[in-house]
Amino acid sequence: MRRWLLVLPLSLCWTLAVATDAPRLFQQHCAACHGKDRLGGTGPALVPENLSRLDPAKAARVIDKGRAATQMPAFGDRLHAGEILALAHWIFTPPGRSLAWGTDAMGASHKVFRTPAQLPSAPVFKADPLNLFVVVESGDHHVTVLDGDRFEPLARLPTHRAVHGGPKFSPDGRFVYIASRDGWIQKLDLWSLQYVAEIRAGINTRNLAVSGDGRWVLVGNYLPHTLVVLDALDLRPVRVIPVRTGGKGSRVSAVYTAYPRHAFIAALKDIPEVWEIPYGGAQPPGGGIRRIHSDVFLDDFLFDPGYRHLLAASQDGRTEVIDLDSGKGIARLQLPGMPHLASGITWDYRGRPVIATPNLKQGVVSVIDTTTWQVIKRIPTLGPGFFMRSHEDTPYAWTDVFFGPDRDAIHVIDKATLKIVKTLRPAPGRTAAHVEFTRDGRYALVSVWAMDGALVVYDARTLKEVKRLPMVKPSGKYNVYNKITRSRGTSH
Ligand code: DHE
Repeated sequence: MRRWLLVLPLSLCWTLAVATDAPRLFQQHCAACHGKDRLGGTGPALVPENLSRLDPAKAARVIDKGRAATQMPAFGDRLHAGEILALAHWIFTPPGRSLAWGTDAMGASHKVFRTPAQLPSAPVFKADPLNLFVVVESGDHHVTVLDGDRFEPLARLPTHRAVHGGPKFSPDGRFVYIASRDGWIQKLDLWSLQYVAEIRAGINTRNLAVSGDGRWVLVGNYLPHTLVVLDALDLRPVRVIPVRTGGKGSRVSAVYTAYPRHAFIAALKDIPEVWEIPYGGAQPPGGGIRRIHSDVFLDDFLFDPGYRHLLAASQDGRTEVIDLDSGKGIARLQLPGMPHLASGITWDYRGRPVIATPNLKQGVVSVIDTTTWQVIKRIPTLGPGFFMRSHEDTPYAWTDVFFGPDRDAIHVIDKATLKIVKTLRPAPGRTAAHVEFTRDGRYALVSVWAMDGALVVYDARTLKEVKRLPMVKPSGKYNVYNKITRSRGTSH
């Protein structure tokens, strides 16, 4: 009935849109979930800065039909087409004031569900607590906690909308911190399988990192331009660090923990700088920030195995190596397309540490010698890929082909020869992506990335399937032991 919504000329759409009182409609129908100020609540913020993945036509479709497996209902039976168009256009107009999310707003969202005294002194299950997997089911916004020996779910818990990036663990592996794109941070106790606390630390959040001493969580935001320090115990906000240099603000591309340096490292998207933020002193992190100049605007990075160097990529396709000790760029690499460094992994090849990275724009895995910073091999794949994984105790590195006709393929690469030895297709015709190993490296778990998807468990030696668990669009999965020991085969 409303197909015409999508085919109307833009000028007519706009006439319809302005003729309707969109702000009033918003307060009447949307504000309860998306916030009176459009900065979000249970639903995401509806301001242009937060809507880069939509356009007005797609937004109109969502308002009309709702969004499957979310709390977003269909408004097609309550609003006429002109009203839907008006709303869809209006949310793309600037809100007319600076977008702030300070400690008052954070404090109002902060909830502590359980104090340390209310948590059990031992796991409530018999499984190995260090061989659990936290599996993000992005289709209906849940995480499943999986026993990594029996491959049986122990619990399935709701998350906030659009969890993105790897959840991060406390150093002992008991707690996991989960970030959603809408700024929500949740702390989950894996021993009791219950949430401990939650807070909304930003309007649009990039990712989070946990300090090596387990005391602090640092949240990197796109919106507003802040880094937020939370107390890891109960997620209480303790410091907001404005991300500004010389009057210019920046989005945070990503923040990670550089463990041997006792510091967080944040890359900035709109200012050519990397920030080293030390922790471990008497005060919460945020003082004594070291600003390292970079020649490029950094979008994505990873550390070398010693955490001394940072390999970073910019949006314009340049890749730079920065020596964190001297604060200088020491090499430029010629990597085609757009390497996805956050998913890069490392291992030793012929006695030298190498970094291997998939590529979001080209069908290639690049292997880089970290002693010479030369690309020593370009392994052609069936298409651009998103994620890569291995383990110290497996001879293979696994990578997906996320884009294109072969998106159902997973390549298995021999780490000794740098050749693809097998291509698996866990569910022909459906996207297969993101691999993670059990703590002993014997099994590899792969996601079939679909609403009626699955987690497929492979024997990592024979490359044969051993189990398949139905899941709702599973995306990333994270093994406690591999994460807390910072396995070279996984992301940090
Ligand atoms: Fe991600 C991790 C950036 C789109 C799923 N992604 C990350 C990290 C960064 C990043 C910086 C590392 C954070 C961490 O783990 O702490 N992602 C980006 C982008 O810039 C990009 C291309 C565009 C964007 O919208 O932000 C992007 N990412 C996506 C997706 O479209 C994916 C496939 C689906 C989704 O959930 O949005 C996606 N990204 C993931 C996942 C991880 C991730 C599952 C964790 C990887 C891991 O194993 O650690």
